[in-house]
Amino acid sequence: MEHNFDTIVATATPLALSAIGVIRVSGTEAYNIVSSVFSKKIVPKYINHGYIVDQGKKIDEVILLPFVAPHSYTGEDVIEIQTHGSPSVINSILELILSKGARMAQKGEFTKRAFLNHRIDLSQAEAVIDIINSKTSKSAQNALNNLEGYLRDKINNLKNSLTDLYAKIIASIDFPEDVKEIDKETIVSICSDKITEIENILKNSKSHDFIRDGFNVCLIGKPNVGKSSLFNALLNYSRAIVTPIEGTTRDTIKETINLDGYLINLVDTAGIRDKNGVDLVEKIGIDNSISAIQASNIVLFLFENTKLEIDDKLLNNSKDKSIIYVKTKCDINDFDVDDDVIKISSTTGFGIDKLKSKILDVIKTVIPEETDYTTNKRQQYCLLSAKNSLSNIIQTSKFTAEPDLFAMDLKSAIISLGEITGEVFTDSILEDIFSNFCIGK
Ligand SMILES: Nc1nc2c(ncn2[C@@H]2O[C@H](COP(=O)(O)OP(=O)(O)O)[C@@H](O)[C@H]2O)c(=O)[nH]1
Ligand SMILES: [Mg+2]
Repeated sequence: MEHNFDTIVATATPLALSAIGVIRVSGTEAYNIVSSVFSKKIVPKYINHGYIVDQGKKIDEVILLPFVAPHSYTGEDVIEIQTHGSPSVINSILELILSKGARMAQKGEFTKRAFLNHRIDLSQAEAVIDIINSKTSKSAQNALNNLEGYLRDKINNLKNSLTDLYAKIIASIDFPEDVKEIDKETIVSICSDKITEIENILKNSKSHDFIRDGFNVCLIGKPNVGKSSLFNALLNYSRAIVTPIEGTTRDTIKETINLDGYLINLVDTAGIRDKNGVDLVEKIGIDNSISAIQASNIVLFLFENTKLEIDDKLLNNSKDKSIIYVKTKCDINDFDVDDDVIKISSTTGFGIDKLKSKILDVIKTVIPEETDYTTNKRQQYCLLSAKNSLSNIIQTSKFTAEPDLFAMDLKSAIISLGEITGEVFTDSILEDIFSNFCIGK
């Protein structure tokens, strides 16, 4: 596969008023290009202070950080230019550098080069985008573990033992006189062990999406039961409009909160009631409420007097969801409730902390406490393919002891694992991964 390693440039910071802006240049011409616009001779590996100059005219006073290949983010010669954070200054410098022969970097191209130059593997490249996109400390921490090679090491261990087995099988086929054939019990036992290891890695599959994208929690109940008040109480500020008039919330409102490091996407819905006799705008709100349930992981069912207030149709829509029952307005209307009900008052704040811990309890049933790395959909798919190939070997072994047949599936398993770390990759895999990056990373 041919890869173009010309010199690329992009801003690494947003084009917005800020204290500093960072422009990054990477490639064999990085030093020549930046030298042609810098007021002094660049001293590699030192912090350089000077001016960016265009035909004798100073554009900005800057700091240069010149890295030397292969000791840089991309593995190439890299110069980072710290400018003052004015969008117009940053644009002028960018244009100047482009005019000297650099090319504008594509999305994620710096990280893609780090991968192609063997600085990082593919699972680490994916961790970079996860860190940038992380919305809570937990998702950042898990992504950082992957960046440090957590997943890569697990996959490489698996791959190494399978490669070792593969080599022995092939040697016994190629040199039957010299190399003793491995008995099929040994092959089956190694494959079973590796299937268990893969299953252990996949155990956390669900966690990845939840930790990165958050849990969807929606508030459902009759009009005026106190959904918007609870929404505001959980957010800690008045986001949704609260009035004594039924049907005040006509559209779903979404906000995110950080609950003990977990991201919660909270959805306040319009009250559900019989569609007949309700005006059109509210009808749309009601349908949105049903969609909100369907898109949720956790549904908070609110009632004021009895659980029976909750519509059967809605309960049916929530069959595969985690449900938490909430009795509202306990400051004015309090009575004993079932054990599975959390009593609250959004007005006084009573029970809100208890409700938060209940939500956390539910989350922890989905995400095991010890999660310290995650896998994304692509990686899970590769792991499942590897597992299928190993299961095939176990199946095949019931009918034959023919080593060629084991070798084929073993090779497929090794290739699937290699796709996770990027030992095996195609342009379209790279395109899929790096198109999710921002320019400049
Ligand atoms: N006393 C009391 N009133 C509440 C409480 N929560 C909501 N309300 C009142 O109930 C009415 C409806 O509240 P709202 O949150 O808009 O209900 P929604 O239609 O379910 O969103 C408003 O007048 C609120 O002030 C509460 O905990 N205690
Ligand atoms: Mg409301």
